[in-house]
Amino acid sequence: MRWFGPNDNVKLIDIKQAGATGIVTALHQIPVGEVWSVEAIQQRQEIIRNAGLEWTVVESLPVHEEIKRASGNYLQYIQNYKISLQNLADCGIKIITYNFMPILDWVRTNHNFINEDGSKALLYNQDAFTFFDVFLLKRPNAENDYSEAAKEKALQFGNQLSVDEKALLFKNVLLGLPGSKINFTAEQILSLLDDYTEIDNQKLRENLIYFLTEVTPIAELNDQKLAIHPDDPPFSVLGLPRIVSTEEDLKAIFCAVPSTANGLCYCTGSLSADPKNDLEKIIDDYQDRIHFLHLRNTIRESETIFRESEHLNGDVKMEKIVEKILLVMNKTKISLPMRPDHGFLHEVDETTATYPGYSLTGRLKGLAELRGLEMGIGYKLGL
Ligand code: CS2
Ligand code: MN
Repeated sequence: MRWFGPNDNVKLIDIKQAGATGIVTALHQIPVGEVWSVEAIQQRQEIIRNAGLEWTVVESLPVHEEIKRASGNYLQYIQNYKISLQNLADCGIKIITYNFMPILDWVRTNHNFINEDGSKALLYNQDAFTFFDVFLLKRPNAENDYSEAAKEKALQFGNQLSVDEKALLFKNVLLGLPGSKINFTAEQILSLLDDYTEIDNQKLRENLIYFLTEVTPIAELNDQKLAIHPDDPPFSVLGLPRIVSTEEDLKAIFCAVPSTANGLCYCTGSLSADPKNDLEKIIDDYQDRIHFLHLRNTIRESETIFRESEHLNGDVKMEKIVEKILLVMNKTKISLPMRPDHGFLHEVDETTATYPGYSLTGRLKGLAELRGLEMGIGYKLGL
């Protein structure tokens, strides 16, 4: 399970009692782009070991925006990334997740969709997002990115929102990377967006491939695995390029840098938000590149709305995914780390401040269900 460090209101003992054995964490206190020192890594390792757990996966060693744009001090930031990788290797940490989404990480319009049982989930509504983009943020030229019908639907959606609901929508969309304290202001996001006006998908992909060409040899040397997290949601937002959304995107990345150290964080939640993604085929095609698993589920309510669902009840046939993963692990004799990614917010956690999707009970439930599913399928397969 993921732990956001000493400031996380979910404690290591909570995670241990949830049945997790490995900790997924990052040194969020170190500014993006700066070197992760051996001392800082060991300090975090010691805290985790003292709780009887092990730091098994970095999520994430974040990639500086100037690397994504191949601008400014990007060469120095790539050098720093290499040093951080080496320092992590010297501390025995082998799996490093990162993402190459410009500016924002995952985006949702509603962080508290209320399920039938009263628990709360994360939801993406395209009409709400379009309303935010065109009529709240008023991103320059945003109106050119949507059809007249889409803008009309967005305006109808937005006009029924109260002032507070519009403010909440604004806040929800502009959340930064999980674990960061960033809640961008309109001015900040518009300025950051401006930095990407000359960068389309092709340029961003070139920058990713350059980055991977530089850092993959360090990972290879140290038997480390880089695991890129897919775009979430798997399509462009705010006119930004996104290049880790589709099977074609994965093919381009993995063919460009053919080392298995250049790998994937296989996130069923992110990938399944695009119904064109065949999740089982992605396992078949890239099983040697899958180094880390996020197993969560989504339900597509309509063409324009998806919400995060119970781990075992959604558009992802989780039993098929777990079966395929177990067969891959049995063939490769490699045990892939897995985490339930997000979980519902349960009543019992309502008063505990945690990052959206990262309260304890919902993730504990998801982890328990996934472990039970794995055990049952493993038994039936005779593994
Ligand atoms: C995570 C991502 O919360 C989540 O959805 O899967 O934020 C992931 O940690 C980052 O994109 C990886 O860099
Ligand atoms: Mn994920």
